[in-house]
Amino acid sequence: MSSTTLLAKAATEKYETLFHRHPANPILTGKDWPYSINSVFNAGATLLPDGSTLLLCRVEDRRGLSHLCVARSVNGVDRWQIDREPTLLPNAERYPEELWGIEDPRITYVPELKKYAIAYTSYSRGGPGVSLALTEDFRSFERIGVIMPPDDKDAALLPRRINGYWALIHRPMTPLGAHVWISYSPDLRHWGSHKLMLEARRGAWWDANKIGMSPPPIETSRGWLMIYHGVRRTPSSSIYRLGLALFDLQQPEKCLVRGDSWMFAPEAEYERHGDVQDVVFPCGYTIASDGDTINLYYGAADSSIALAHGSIRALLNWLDANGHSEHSNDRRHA
Ligand code: BMA
Repeated sequence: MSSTTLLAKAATEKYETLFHRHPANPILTGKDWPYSINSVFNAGATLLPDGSTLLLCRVEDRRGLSHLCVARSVNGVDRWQIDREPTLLPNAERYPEELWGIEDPRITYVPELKKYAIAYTSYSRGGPGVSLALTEDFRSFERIGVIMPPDDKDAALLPRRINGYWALIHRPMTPLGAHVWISYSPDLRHWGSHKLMLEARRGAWWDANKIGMSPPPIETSRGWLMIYHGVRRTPSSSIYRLGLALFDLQQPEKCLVRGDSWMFAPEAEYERHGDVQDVVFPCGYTIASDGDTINLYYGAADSSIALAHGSIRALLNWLDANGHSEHSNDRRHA
């Protein structure tokens, strides 16, 4: 098909909706909190052994500093039981990297350790870095400390070792841009073998210059499926939208296919307006018992938590229809 025909096709066809917003959105706001806060957003998510949903929410207080607080719900939609006090507070005395708060947790259950690994942003004078903590019950936490120095964020641990090594996806800032990298470790403490995983595009693209992994990747039979955010800078602000890419199961730095357009963007009023306008920012999901339905929990406009449902099969089909290998993208860029 010629590029003109392709453009005409894109203009006349409606875009497929991959994620459906829950009618109860936003499902959690500062008003629901048992103590006084500014806002709640960007929550990590996991299913507990009893089938209930746990959100580890980023809560911003009225100094502007963030901590983490657990909310639990039987159906993952409403009747949230929120911890009466902050669940995990920054501890700047022992961990100076947490001086200005802890943010944006991503949860991975690690069967080998029988523990949940939480990768979060620790923020201090040095800038944002990546810290790691382990927990069995989301009541007591074992901090490992900073594992990626500033400026770095948007990190998650893969649930199992790859060729004998733990793998961490993260987003260091470099003078060449904000791209997604993967690093390996024998013990969760010492990290190396850093590899570039996904590059921000350039120029007019929706994901130009700055991207980052959003929730931890979804393991599918075809590869690690990554929902990532792309930041489009505009003269007045930035727009945070979501795209998709698929990576090799055994060699996760190898991108198999990447979607061209974004597949979810701020549209609803609670996504467009808030403390930071035009932001959808998922840090976690749960998968329903059918093995296909994905419940995506996302921060909306840095002010509330919202929920959208999708299908993993539909996401993969969309990538087949709308994606390209990075190799062919390179050729097109050239
Ligand atoms: C990113 C992160 C997120 C935030 C987003 C929009 O850089 O700091 O925590 O939701 O910006 O403000």
